[in-house]
Amino acid sequence: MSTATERVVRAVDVPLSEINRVANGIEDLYNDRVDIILVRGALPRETLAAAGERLDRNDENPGWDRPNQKMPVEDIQILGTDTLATPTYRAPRGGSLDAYLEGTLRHREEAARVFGPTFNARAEVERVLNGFGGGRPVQLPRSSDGRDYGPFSIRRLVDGTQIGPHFDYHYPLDLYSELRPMVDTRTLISWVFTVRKPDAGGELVVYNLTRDTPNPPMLPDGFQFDMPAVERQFQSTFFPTDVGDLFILASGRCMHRVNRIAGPKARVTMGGFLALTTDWQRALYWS
Ligand SMILES: O=C(O)CCC(=O)C(=O)O
Repeated sequence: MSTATERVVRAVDVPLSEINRVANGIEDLYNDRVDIILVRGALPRETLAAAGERLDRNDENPGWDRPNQKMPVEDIQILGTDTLATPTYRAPRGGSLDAYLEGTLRHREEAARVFGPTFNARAEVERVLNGFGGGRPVQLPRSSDGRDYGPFSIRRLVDGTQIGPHFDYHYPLDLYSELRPMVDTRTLISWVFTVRKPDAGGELVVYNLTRDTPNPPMLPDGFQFDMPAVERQFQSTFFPTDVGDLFILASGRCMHRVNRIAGPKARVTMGGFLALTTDWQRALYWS
């Protein structure tokens, strides 16, 4: 149990050359020893910057899906699937497992091709994530009928948009029916690479408010956080990132949001989730 006064957001921030300092990062996040790990320059900056520039054009549409279009301030653009493994305004309970697996299969190529033929994004993501497993393999799950889960999604937030405060504790969604029994559901971890950095805004903001903080300030509807009260009673830390940087966050435990983007340059990220299996022998990643 945590209170506003005693808990702080604990971050470890390392350059790629010191990634061995966070080699057991996934376990540390699960054990509540750290809340967020940042690795600077985790993927080649030039490759990601070139992809970010291509993705941030308004005269070409690589296939963006807009699951939050109904809520303009949260109108995130997605490449790589049309059925996220999270709630959206279009599908507040997520899709079915079948819709998720089909969506990711249909849209996978769009996301992979933005990096060009010499950069295998799935392999690169998997290689980097394996650096945090403490020797455990970090693998993409496969459904009982043999279909792969989606390895990552690409997300674009343009001027005036944001990701509001939330926890990523998505296991209750229907599409987790096969993953839920396989993984340790004490937390869920988000991993996010920055592909394009906006001129202003777009920082990850993490609060010292956790999913087990008793009586968090809520609006009278009982569903939404009373953010002015949260801001008054809790501390928040901003984590700016550059192109190529990675953060891995105990997003099932810590309230977080993405600060609103300002200016013509979008924020583009590539990310997903991961979790340890119930026996802690492996970790699984998906988006
Ligand atoms: O930066 C992103 O793409 C998503 C950040 C976030 O809210 C998350 O990973 O849970």
